[in-house]
Amino acid sequence: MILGIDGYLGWPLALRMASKGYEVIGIDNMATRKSVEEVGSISALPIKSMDERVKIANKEFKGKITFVKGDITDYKLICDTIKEHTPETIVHFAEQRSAPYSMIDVNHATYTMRNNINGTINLIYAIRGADLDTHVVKMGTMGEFGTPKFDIPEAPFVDVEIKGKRDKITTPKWGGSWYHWTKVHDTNNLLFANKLWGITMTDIMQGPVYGTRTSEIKSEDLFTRFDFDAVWGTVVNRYCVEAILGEPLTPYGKGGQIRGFLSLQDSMDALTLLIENKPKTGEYRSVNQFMELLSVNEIAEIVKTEAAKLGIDAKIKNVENPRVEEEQHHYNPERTVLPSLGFKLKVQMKDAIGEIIKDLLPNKNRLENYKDVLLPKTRWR
Ligand code: USQ
Repeated sequence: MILGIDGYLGWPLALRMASKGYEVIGIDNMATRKSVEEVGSISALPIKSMDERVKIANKEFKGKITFVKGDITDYKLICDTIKEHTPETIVHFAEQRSAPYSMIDVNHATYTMRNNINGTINLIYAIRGADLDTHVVKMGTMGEFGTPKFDIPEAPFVDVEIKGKRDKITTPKWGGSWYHWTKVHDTNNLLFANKLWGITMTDIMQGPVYGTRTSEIKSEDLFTRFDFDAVWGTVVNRYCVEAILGEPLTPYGKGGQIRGFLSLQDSMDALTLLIENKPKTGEYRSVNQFMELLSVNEIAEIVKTEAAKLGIDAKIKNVENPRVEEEQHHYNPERTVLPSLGFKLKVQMKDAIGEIIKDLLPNKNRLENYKDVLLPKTRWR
């Protein structure tokens, strides 16, 4: 079962699982489509309605996907759907996933808190109520950790000594937006649920994902959404759209912000591996899911170089940073779970940018009308 099947990751995961012969039940309330429209933007790659895309996918993958329109903050809906389908695994993507959106104003902050935290609480109560041994794969974020001066562990707990006494505490976290804090709160709630009821969990701390293609997305009919505006787009995908529109690439501030990036293809491969290699029943597994540590300045250089190979002369212009974040910092997260499961990197960023730009180019004319959503409008301070 995929909560958030209409999203950037939810849709490709549905295709992946269906292609492997699994039955897929997807739930979505279509919130991302509405919220992107709210900020005056669109998906850079046109996407079909849910009914149409499911029909096309089911032709290719033998009718494996069932779509349920609904909101997981509706407790009855999530209880009924879980009881009816008794899923072996539930992948939870159904959260408001934009940091800038959560920072617009008090209404967007409280909506993000309510939506994300309540949805996750509903999910764990629904699993408990159905009395199933379901594996919950929850999408968290590397941004839960912030950018600490210590190396980021890949574990829900760390050993500490406080005033001479030793104990275990939850791994220190410091979210960088209301959105990121919802994921920290979710982690705490899930750890507590695991302690109370022994629900089997994989909590994924994933870095920003980029790209348009996976092994299953071979035709435009199956494209997943691709956001590029300052609210919903993430840095690599934004740079690619900026490049095709002849607008400067926009590292924020000094541009030394480092994150752990991964391609859509590698994200799907990693998720598949985690779904097919469950933790032991009752275990809580924390996974740091990223492939390449790069600064936003370095990424701008990569996009510039790759765009030049396609005849596009991209300029880079560091713009005022709307966010409150470190612009030069230590960043060394641990990553052992995925390699221990035999994960092999398929895509390096430098090799993926050309393909993204080629997928975007046919949409250039349409996107010319959306240049005004490229620069950030909300200051976080
Ligand atoms: N940035 C720029 N220029 C831009 C856009 C962003 O320099 O044009 C910078 C930001 O200031 C930030 C970094 O790039 O330092 C990453 O920002 P982002 O917008 O690419 O991603 P972020 O807001 O962190 O959120 C995204 C997803 C979120 C996920 C998170 C993983 O939207 O759902 O949880 O990446 S992580 O970044 O590890 O927290």
